[in-house]
Amino acid sequence: MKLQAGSLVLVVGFGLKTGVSIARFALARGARVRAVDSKPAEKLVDSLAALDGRVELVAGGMPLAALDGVSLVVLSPGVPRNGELLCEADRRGISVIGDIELAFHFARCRIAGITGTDGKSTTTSMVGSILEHAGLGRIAGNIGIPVLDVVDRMEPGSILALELSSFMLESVEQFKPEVAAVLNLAEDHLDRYPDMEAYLAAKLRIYANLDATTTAVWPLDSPWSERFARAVPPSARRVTFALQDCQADVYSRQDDTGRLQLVLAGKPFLPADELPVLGRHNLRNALAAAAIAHALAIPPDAVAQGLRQFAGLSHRFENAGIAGGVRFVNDSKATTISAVATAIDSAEEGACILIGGRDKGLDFSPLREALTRKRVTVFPFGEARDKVRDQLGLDDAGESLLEPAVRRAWAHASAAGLPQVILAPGCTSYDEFPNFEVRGEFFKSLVRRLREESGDG
Ligand code: UMA
Repeated sequence: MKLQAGSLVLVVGFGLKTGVSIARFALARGARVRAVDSKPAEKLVDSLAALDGRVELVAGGMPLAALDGVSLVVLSPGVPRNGELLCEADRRGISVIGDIELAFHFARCRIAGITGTDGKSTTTSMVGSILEHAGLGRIAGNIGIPVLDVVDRMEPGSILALELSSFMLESVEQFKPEVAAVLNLAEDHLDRYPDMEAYLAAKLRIYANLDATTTAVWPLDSPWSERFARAVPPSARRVTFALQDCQADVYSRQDDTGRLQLVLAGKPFLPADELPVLGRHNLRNALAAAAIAHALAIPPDAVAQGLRQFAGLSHRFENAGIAGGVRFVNDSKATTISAVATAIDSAEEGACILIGGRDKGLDFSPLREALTRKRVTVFPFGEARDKVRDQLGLDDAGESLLEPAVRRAWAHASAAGLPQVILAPGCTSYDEFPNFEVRGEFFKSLVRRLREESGDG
């Protein structure tokens, strides 16, 4: 690993979280750091301040000269691997890695990697709950905690469970987690990948280096199961899960009294009604988390205890309160079509749903059938509003911003006596907000205002 005292490391993507964590990690090892970002310098003052200005900043573009003298390039996940600067780094023979690869080389702890399209934050957090209650470790990664902020603080032998996006996996090379899980696959990020095969290939890099000392985890009941299984090196150990398929190592089935039980290695270990989160998708997430914990050799009692105490996550079908008799649900994290489909599945009959934001190249038309079946009214908003309207066959032209769209949905639900307004956007937030969390918080604060306006507050 070419990260040594005195060497020059180039951080690519310096805004927000990961870039700062990479720079801090490299500086702590005595390296010099240059950072490059397409944003202008005035938008990067917070990043520079967090490092007391100890970084040479190249802002407002990615000039090839930023590579001069550099021995290692480390990427933030938001930066695509195929840009001009990185191709030039390849030509010059300079190693290009992401923060996950860098952390792997320095980690003294055990690592579990978790990827998939939907449910990976919830599943990772469930694994986190199991680890924390058993005093075994913690989580980081795409969930919002850069791995390099925590890896040095992990005790040798403790477990770090990482939520990994396809973006992060694009830039791993020798990364070999002790447990590697792919939860599922659905259409996503087609603005970054030419097609589903390219997106799948990025995800499957999680398995690439597995061997007889490591375990691959995947679902047996996904349309992609065969593809996942084929990508696992033959010597790797295997643990599978499924909602009901008893061929899997972890699954659910009804016991003699009709109570649904989670089953691990043939034995029931937790009644599903003791899980604190609702819905089939969360049962599935819990089964996946149990499979990952089992692969880490955590005993079933500790798995059950951690799952029982899982508190649920913000912005994932989160109850945002009632205003004027209408319940609001914040599912701001639902940024894929399959996540919106899950929200519709869990919605009450006749709900209103807000879909929009910045388009990721996804196709909304597969939602039509479920929307009609559950008599859901769609309120389009944001940059993607015309596409949402056209692909869902709506008359409503929508609103360019979230707030007027929420107000219209609320007025409609109140007037028609409809039960719910759900934010399940199926798009990124970047046309109006810095990220999905800020969008979700804005939605919740707007609901508080609506409560006051309607006299509920
Ligand atoms: N940048 C460039 N040029 C580019 C692209 C980006 O200079 O071509 C710069 C931007 O100007 C910005 C910086 O790169 O200054 C942003 O880096 P980043 O997008 O990697 O943002 P971080 O704040 O470091 O957040 C990243 C993850 N973001 C993305 O992958 C887009 C966060 O995942 C993650 O929580 C965080 O690291 C900590 O690990 C968020 C996400 O949206 C939740 N992930 C996607 C998803 O879940 O669908 C993959």
